[in-house]
Amino acid sequence: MLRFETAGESHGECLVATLTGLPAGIPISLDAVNRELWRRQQGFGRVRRMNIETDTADIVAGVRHSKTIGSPIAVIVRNKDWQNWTEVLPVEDLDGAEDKRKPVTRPRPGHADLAGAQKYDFHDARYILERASARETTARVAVGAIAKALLNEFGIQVLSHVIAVGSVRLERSATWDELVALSGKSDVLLGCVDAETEGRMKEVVDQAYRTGDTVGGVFEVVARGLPVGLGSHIAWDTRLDGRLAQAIVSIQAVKGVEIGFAADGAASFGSTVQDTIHYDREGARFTRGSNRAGGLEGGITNGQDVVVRGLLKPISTLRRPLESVDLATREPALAAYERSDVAVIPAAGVIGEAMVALVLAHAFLEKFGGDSLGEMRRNYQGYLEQLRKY
Ligand code: EPS
Repeated sequence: MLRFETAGESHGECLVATLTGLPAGIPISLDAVNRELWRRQQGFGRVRRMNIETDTADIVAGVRHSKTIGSPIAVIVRNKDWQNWTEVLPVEDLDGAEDKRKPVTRPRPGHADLAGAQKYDFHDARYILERASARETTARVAVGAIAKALLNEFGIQVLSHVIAVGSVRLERSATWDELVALSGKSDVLLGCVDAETEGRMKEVVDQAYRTGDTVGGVFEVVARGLPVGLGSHIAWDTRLDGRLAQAIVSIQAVKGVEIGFAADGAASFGSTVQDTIHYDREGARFTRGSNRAGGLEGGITNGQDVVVRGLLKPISTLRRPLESVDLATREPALAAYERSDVAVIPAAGVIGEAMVALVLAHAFLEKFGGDSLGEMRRNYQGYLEQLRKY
């Protein structure tokens, strides 16, 4: 089925991703991949690194004449900042390399620094933070864009928006057209569809800048155009809700996930939570009175929009550092500070889109898989015919 892997350190030469399992014949546009990479770099609250990097992908395998050929796809995104790190993170340990390291010995609370250093037996958290950094998500977004290309062939789109920054929350639902408009913007503030709310969100980020703090929030990913029947109730690991939850929580700094209105639902009576079932005789199809389930029942898509939210904690690198301990002396010390973002919620939404697209593409291939796009289309059409006759 669909598998992807990423490699690369935040200040290493490049980020690399491979994606295996796509059928031959899917049109791939480098511009579309690069547009997604650009979207991931946007948002108020990011710092200087985003001025250094202009992420662009090189597809070096698996795509020829603008189409997939069924072979593993390999993508490289080069780090421009690498030129400043060649002596800090050399591949070969040449003479004098030891003196050029930039050791991190005061682990940041909330970061992977301490647990990672203990686990891998480093007395410097540098190698841990280099890989734990959300820079890695560049590679995920690149392959996510390719997963989106498959989904697009079947009329499925995946978009996102920001619904909370700190305690400021969007108090209304967003329309699909608003999400489409947001994804096409050339200037991204905080990725919220409501200008007034976005203004208040910006004030929270401004406050974090002023006080040397960071701020988290909530993004929502919406997938539209899915058929009934992706994922399955039959086992814990075939349930699509669980697979989406893992994909979202795997994003750096995401500590929680919500499918549909999960939190509201937990505080309500069942009679107000479930989505009532209706039948449209003219259209010969089942409909729902609402979509509180977020498009998933029993771990199966029900044909409504899939709606998944990611809850981001504030980034753990603070300009006004928290208490920590020096790994060398074991004395109390303030945590290390390296330039870092203050808020990344819109970027996390774009990463969320990539992860959701990869999970949905996987589920789609499980059900309709073939070696070519044409074979998949036949499988898909056959299934739609089955649904029509149901
Ligand atoms: C990050 C720290 C910052 C961010 C980085 C994630 O990088 P640097 O230490 O080089 O300034 O900009 O995010 C990215 C580079 C990115 O592309 O998202 C961290 O410590 O996680």
